[in-house]
Amino acid sequence: MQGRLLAPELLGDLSESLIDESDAVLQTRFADEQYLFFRQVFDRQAIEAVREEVFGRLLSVGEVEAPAADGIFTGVSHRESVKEGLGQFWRSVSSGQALRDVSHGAVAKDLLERILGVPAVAHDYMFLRPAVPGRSTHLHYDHPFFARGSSQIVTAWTAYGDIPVNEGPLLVVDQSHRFDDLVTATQAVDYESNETPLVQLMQDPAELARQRGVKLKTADFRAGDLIVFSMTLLHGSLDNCSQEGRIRLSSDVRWQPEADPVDPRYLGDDPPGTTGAGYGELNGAKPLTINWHQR
Ligand SMILES: O=C(O)CCC(=O)C(=O)O
Repeated sequence: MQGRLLAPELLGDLSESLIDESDAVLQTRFADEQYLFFRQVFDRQAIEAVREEVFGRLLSVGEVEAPAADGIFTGVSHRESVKEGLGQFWRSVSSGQALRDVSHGAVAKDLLERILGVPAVAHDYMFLRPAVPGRSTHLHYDHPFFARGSSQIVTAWTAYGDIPVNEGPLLVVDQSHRFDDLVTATQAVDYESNETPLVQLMQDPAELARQRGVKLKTADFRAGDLIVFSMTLLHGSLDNCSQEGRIRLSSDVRWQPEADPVDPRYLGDDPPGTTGAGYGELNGAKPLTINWHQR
């Protein structure tokens, strides 16, 4: 992770949940583990449509080779020259119908309502992440970004394509909701501007796992897999080490009880986002040739 090797004994498999388990079983497991990992919630056709839509846009700015749906990085980008600007370009990619049909569609809504046990609503603002080889996300808790509105927000992370372990899927730190020192610290932060102190943990994940006696859990994700996790579970993503230049594509969207107020930063057709810079503040909005920022 971030160029550091993870010894195999520190890694474990995410436990898999089944869509046809009862709501009570899923809710109990979520309360205990703070995540639920489901295989192939969305069908391949729907995922393929997302790949064609999103990578088709990236092909139009020279970032992806044809055929677009293969998601192979060209190593160059002409995105800086789009007329509408980077933020609006990314807003439009993030608003694609095929993408929204999966990320915000009936299948996702039904499952999230079963997990939350109440009618649920998704934030309109979405974090769509095309990760080229070399990219990854440092470990962090999501709480600081979603500290307003509801106390029952969860993240839904979807794989738009097969993402084997060497191509940078999501990773969670098992039992990290019980790290009282880190959870208390994260709950004290309300991230609102680039001046907010870094919430990403820069500590070596292997050292953290060893010190705390826990596993780093991940999986060879397959197209349409979904992991739902709480605001107080440490997570990040593995380095994309694809030898073929394959781009890892995922989205993360927040869901919460419909009855709770929604943080207006994440609502609407052109949401302000965490810092107020809209879609332009996201790593996804950057040309693929530019490294990701960490918050
Ligand atoms: O996909 C990634 O690289 C990170 C995802 C993440 O941090 C999240 O879903 O909250």
